Amino acid sequence: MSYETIVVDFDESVTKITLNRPERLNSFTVQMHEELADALSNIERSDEVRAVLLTGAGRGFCAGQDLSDSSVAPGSDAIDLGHAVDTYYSPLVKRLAEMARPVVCAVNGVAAGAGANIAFACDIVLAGRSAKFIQSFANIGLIPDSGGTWVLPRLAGQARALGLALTGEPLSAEQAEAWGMIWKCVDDDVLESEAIKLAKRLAAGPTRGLVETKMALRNTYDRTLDDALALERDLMRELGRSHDYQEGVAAFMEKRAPKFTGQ
Ligand code: T3D
Repeated sequence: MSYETIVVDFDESVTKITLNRPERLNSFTVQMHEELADALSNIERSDEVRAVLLTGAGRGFCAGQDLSDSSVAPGSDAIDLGHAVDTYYSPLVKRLAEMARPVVCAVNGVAAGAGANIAFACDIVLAGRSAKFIQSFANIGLIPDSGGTWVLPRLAGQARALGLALTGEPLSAEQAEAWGMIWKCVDDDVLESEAIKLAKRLAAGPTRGLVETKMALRNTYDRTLDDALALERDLMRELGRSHDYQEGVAAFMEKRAPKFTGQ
């Protein structure tokens, strides 16, 4: 499939996906959803890709749904936003959260509506200092979708989640970092290089261990302490037999850098 609304680059085991409708702040159309889904499928099938970087072209990261798309035009009897949520937004968020690769998001500008919550669905979020996160749903009579109702209280706590979601007030990247909602806020001019450096570092890491870590932490809210301890035992047992564990210990003993293969 050739792409018109995203750009996909591959370098040193990292696939970088750039949302590329800058004139509409990279808001989502059906075409962009389909292209992004195709790119993510290719990543899932690849043995070479060991980390993913998601970012946006131009001055915005993503302004959520393209509100000029006729399929979401209010007033029509046929309109069913639940269909768009079920078909596109929810599967995208699940895919990012469950992808068997670390996913870094570089928020290069405004992230609004679904755009904000798609960023929050990624494993590690870096944001440029001028970026902001907006739960725009409040301005148009909708609710925070794309996992917003799930992720906001978990990242920000209930009081801040309610404040953000009910007012639709922009949250600066610096405040998002201070509230622990993102990993780091960095100067705009170094965002891209920092995000690439981080993605390459993760791609060179022990992929199986990193992915199990990601999944164990992401699903921790469903577990009791006993469940978590049992899971840790099982994962340690499994990873203790991995090539990367062998390599990591050998490299430590030999005082050299490890060469992980992801196996
Ligand atoms: O399918 C479904 O509908 C269900 C799923 C819904 C999920 C959602 O994401 S609902 C939320 C949709 N998004 C929004 O409500 C955000 C709308 N955009 C804004 O509020 C503002 O654009 C921003 C706060 C994000 C940025 O403001 P600003 O002043 O920096 O930029 P701007 O001038 O508003 O936008 C620049 C251009 O992008 C402008 O076009 P123009 O006038 O230059 O021709 C603007 O219309 C366009 N644009 C921005 N966001 C969208 C958009 N066009 C279509 N859809 C957008 N979401």
